[in-house]
Amino acid sequence: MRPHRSTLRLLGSLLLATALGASLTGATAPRPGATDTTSPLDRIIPAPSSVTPGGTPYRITDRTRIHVGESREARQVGEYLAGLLRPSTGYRLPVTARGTGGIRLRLAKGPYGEEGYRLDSGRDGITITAGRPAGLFHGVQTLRQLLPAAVEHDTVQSGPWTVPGGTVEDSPRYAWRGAMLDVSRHFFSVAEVKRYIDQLALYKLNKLHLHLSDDQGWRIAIDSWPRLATYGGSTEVGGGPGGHYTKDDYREIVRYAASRHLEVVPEIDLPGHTNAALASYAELNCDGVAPPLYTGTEVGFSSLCVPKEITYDFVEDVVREIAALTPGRYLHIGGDEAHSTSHEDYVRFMDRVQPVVAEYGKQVIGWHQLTGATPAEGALVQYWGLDGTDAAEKEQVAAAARNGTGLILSPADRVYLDMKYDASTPLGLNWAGYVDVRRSYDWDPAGYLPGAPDSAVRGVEAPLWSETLEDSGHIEYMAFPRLPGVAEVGWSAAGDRGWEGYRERLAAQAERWGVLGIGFHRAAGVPWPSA
Ligand code: NGO
Repeated sequence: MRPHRSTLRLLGSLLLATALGASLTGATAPRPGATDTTSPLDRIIPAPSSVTPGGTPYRITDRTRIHVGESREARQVGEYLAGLLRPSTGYRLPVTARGTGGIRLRLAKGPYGEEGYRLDSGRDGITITAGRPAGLFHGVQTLRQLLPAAVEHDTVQSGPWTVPGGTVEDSPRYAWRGAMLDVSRHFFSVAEVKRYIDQLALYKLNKLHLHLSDDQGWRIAIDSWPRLATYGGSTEVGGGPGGHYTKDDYREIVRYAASRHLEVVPEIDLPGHTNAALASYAELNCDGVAPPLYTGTEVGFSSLCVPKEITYDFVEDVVREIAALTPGRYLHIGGDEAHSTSHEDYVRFMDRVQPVVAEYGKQVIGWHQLTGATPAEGALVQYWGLDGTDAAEKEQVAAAARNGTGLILSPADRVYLDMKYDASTPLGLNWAGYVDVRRSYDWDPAGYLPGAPDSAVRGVEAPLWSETLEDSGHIEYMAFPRLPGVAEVGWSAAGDRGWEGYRERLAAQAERWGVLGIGFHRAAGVPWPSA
């Protein structure tokens, strides 16, 4: 964190306000004798750009209102905030257009960008100001983290609901702060995906990448190729029942994500990782014979048939239907581990398929192997190599970046949340090594890939592959406590963060996770409160 900009003037007003607060403002200052549970203003993940503590705390009471002005989107954020606060406070918290005092969500011109905000907290109220609704939403997450963890309960708690006084000014370092969930190796229900979305929102992540197809399962209904979902989605790793999202299910995920200011990025992995599709339609195979469904965990054995015309009819139908369902800008076409596709076929396939994505109005994203072909103009590639990946492979990606391809960084030995923490982790994989909490936090996206310009880096994304993960409990054990660290890598300026301060802030999240029912891993090296 940068040093707080506390000044003499602020210190003066702090002393004055404290003196006044004690005598005149009993309603907003903590009750005499009540335990002061007020959290320090800077105990937030991800670390804000600037924090200036000072002034009297604000206390939410049964008279507090949420003022949102005339904007429909600001009202939605206000309703979301009220929905968070009502169950535990037991207060009515009406959301109104105008009024004074209370909590105010204000859209205004200013230096906030797409996602930045300013939060001012003092005796008379809290004002969150942003240029865009996403900024208001992120400001609300900051407010939430400043309230006692008990606010996360869904039954009435005693409070007091006190927010420290001062100002937070904040905006993200990177526009892309993502999490990927593999719903193919094991299928996750709409409710499980929503639960993860809520957890991502708490740490200001803004992209949910869904890995919707792989060898073990096709998870999204496609009207023109119905067997993809009904047959290709009928199992999963280990032979369980699998499942798929109907179009309405998927729309509901997209809607819910949007209500938390996350954009859904659908991935259909091509031309490898396609056994579920090849098993569903014999005609997609070069030899015309459908392979059996697959429930193991090998990779690299399947490929669409590049020379066959029907392959491109299939791809176009899938791209068209998914693009129509997806309001977001991007469509991820995979492209990793196409070990059963010759290099020549891979290049031919990508040359033909990328324009189809553009035709349906979407921007291509691919895993970084796409740089072995020619990434389309405006494409992004997702780097999933290791610190130790050989220089030639890194240089191929860096060269594409110099040529205008954007980079999303997902180094597997840093941010793959499916990697075991250490040898004793009961879930997860270890092909990229063990990834402890510090390792996933303590790295910098700028300069990470030698030779790639910093301007090419759009941000970071934490993938969670599900070969070994079957339910929300498993997701949370692997994502917590590493996910908030990746969120901070994506949001906070390099100079505003550091492991020593971070581990203290991380430990302070544990109480909130407890209330939210998040069964996190009590990783070594973090000063967790006693259980
Ligand atoms: C690799 C592979 C996936 C695995 C994952 C497991 C990528 C991009 N392709 O990452 O199929 O599930 O590792 O960690």
